[in-house]
Amino acid sequence: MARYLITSALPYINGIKHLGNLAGSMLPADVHARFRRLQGHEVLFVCATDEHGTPAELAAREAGMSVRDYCQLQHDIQRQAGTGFHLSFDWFGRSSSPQNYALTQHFAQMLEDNGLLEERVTAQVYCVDDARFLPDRYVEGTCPKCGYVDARGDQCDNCGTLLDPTQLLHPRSKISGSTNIEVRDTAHLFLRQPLMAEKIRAWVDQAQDWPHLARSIAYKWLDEGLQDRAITRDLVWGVPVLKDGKVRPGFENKVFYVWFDAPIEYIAATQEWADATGGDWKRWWRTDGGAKDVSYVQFMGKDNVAFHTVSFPVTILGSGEPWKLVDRLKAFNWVTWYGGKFSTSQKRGIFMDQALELLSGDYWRWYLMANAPESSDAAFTLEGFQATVNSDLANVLGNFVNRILKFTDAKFDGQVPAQGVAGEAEAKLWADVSVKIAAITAYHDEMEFRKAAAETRALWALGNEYLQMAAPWTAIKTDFTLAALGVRTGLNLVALFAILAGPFVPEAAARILDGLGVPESKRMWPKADDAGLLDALPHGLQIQVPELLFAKIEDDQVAAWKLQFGGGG
Ligand code: B3M
Ligand code: ZN
Repeated sequence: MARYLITSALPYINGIKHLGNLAGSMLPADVHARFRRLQGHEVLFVCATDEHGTPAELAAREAGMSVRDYCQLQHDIQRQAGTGFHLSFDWFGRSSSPQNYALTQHFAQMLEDNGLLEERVTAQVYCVDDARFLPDRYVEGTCPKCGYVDARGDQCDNCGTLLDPTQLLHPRSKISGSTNIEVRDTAHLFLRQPLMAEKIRAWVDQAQDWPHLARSIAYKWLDEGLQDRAITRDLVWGVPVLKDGKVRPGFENKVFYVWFDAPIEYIAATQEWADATGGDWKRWWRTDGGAKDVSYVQFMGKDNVAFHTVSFPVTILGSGEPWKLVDRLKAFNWVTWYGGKFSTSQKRGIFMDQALELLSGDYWRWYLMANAPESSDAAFTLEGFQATVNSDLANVLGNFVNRILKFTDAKFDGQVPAQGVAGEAEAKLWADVSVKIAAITAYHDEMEFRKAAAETRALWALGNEYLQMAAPWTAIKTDFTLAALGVRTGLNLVALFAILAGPFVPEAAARILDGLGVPESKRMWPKADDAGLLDALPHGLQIQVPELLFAKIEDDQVAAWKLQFGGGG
């Protein structure tokens, strides 16, 4: 049994996430965690809400709430949405937790003790009307590189250039819109990343297991040359900046930069989990505490790769302490809404809470993973969603399960028949099925979600082909034994399909396996060489026919959703 630590990029606290956010981190992380648990490995799957920085402060202001109250409310909303999508976190924490405050301050102290932090006075954008310094995302203006007028203080969305707010042309405050902007001196702590460049490069060089997208972004940052980066901000909501246990002189109204404390929350969330469950967090994060044999896998959107392959490792390695570093990193491109951006304000796209009002989590999970934005961006279209759900889930899987269970109920007293001996047809079936099991296992192992979904669907199609050939509803007229063999084989295929589909559609899988009376202890990932799988259900087992697994999506539903959520131009 191996040990897997799995983290998903932390969703910002500011409002419910859209389906693209879900598909680019939390959902694939959940699929992978479920796969590893089904294999019998020990898994710890953590995530949290990312509660500091611009998003939180601005959103709380708009909501007319204190940031603290706003974060509590939004954390609960996001937790609830995650439950609706069957996101099986072992812990869904908060970056505003006491554990994260303490750990962030610990790492900063270690970095300072190791000569990697330096206090510097810098020129910062100050808004006279707002009477405050404006950190990165509080400032908007024209990008000096490409002229894009809505560039943000830290990055231009148009050309991707990383910016310092003082570089923006015609700057304006995102809080008030005021252009009464000055540049004033303010002290901040700088993380001297160049001093760690060699260590980071050596670490990236040895990371064999990263997919191309992650590795290329890491090297791009390293080749461009690491910069000293300010890790404090002129904000009041966030982790206070201490020095030797007291508020650092001059930093009374400053906090750590959100991207300094957010990745540390991966560890702090594990401490939150340990404090709540009695678990041992060091077994997962300290190589001197039992984490040597842990395989740590991170999931995120591509814009987060640099922070996870350079900045966070600088913090970890720079501490000089034996912390666990990521072993595998899966980064995703974007899910678009008909090729464009999701937008709450422009009512474009479906957000997690809205999706769950329309259909249960499994429908969305399947479509988002079968179309995962792995090698390129993927457009979510309601037409594509309808076609995939109706074909894969309602027809290929749903009808197969329904047909064989209903026929068993009608003609075999709802019991797994004992009659009939597997013959050539079943041997051929197993040969094909075992190849599919091996392929599905390999693709999950490699975190290739589209391919794993495609092979899972192809397996379902194999089952339909077998049933068409065995046709127990015809055989029963002349050869009861042959019909019984076809039914028993079909029932065992149903169990197999449910287990293999479990990472993608966990609710449907559980309903099918409950209907078949498969005990939890037997719901384990199948081995491609276990031919007994086609006759694993106890003969005589009483089965129940579950309610309709997946309803088809009708054209009028798609039409209504397009009106409500935009779509198709
Ligand atoms: N909150 C997600 C984003 O950039 C960001 C991830 C933090 S993971 C430590 O949208
Ligand atoms: Zn630009």
